[in-house]
Amino acid sequence: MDLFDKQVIPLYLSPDLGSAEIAFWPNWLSPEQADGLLETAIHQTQWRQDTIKIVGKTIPIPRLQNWFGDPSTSYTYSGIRMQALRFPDWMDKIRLSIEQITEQRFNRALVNYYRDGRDSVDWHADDEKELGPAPVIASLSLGVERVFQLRHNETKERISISLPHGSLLLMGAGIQAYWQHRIAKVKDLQQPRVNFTFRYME
Ligand SMILES: O=C(O)CCC(=O)C(=O)O
Ligand SMILES: [Mn+2]
Repeated sequence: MDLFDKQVIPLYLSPDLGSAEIAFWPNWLSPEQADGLLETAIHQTQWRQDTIKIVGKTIPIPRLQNWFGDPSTSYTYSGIRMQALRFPDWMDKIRLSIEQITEQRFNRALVNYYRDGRDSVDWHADDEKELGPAPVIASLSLGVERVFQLRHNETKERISISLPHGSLLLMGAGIQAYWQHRIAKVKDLQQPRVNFTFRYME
C-alpha cells in the first residue's frame, strides 16, 4: 500500500459551498492483494440478479449486486429492497482498512459485479434519505479498469476518472447533492470488475 500516492480532485458544488473533494488512491492495493480479493469477491459473494419494472415490463438490472451491513436493516433504491447480509470477515477487513486510510466511518457496503462490458450503472447519485444529508462514499475497484464519469447537475460539467484494479476513490460530503455518476457500457470488453461502495447509515 503506497499511502503517498494520493490524488485530490476538487469538484465544484455551488456558489455558496464552493468545492468538495474526491480523494483518489490509484494503487491502494498491490496487484497481488487486488487479485486475491477479486477472486474472493467473485466466488464468495452471494450475488443477486435484481430486476426493475419499466412501463410494466420486468427487466434485469445490468449487473449483479448485494448489500452488506447490520442484518436487521435493509436498503431500498430504484424500488429494489435488499435485506443486509452480515459482512463476511474478508469484507470487514477491507472496511476497516478503508476506515483507517480515509479517516471516515463506514458500516454498509453495496457490492456490484460487472460481468463484462455489457454491465453498467446508469447516471445516479447516492442520495437516499437513509444515507443522511451529505453522504461520504468510499469506492474500491477490482478487476478490469472502467471509467467512472461524473456530471454536475446544473453546469453539466463532466469529469472522467479511470478506476484501476485495486484503486480507492473517496467522494466527499456534498458531491451527491450536486453531481451524478455512472459506469457506462464498453463494447467488446470481456473481463469482469467488482466494485464496493462503502457508506455510513445511522
Ligand atoms: O462501480 C462503480 O464504480 C460505481 C458504483 C456505484 O455508483 C454504486 O454502487 O452506487
Ligand atoms: Mn453510486
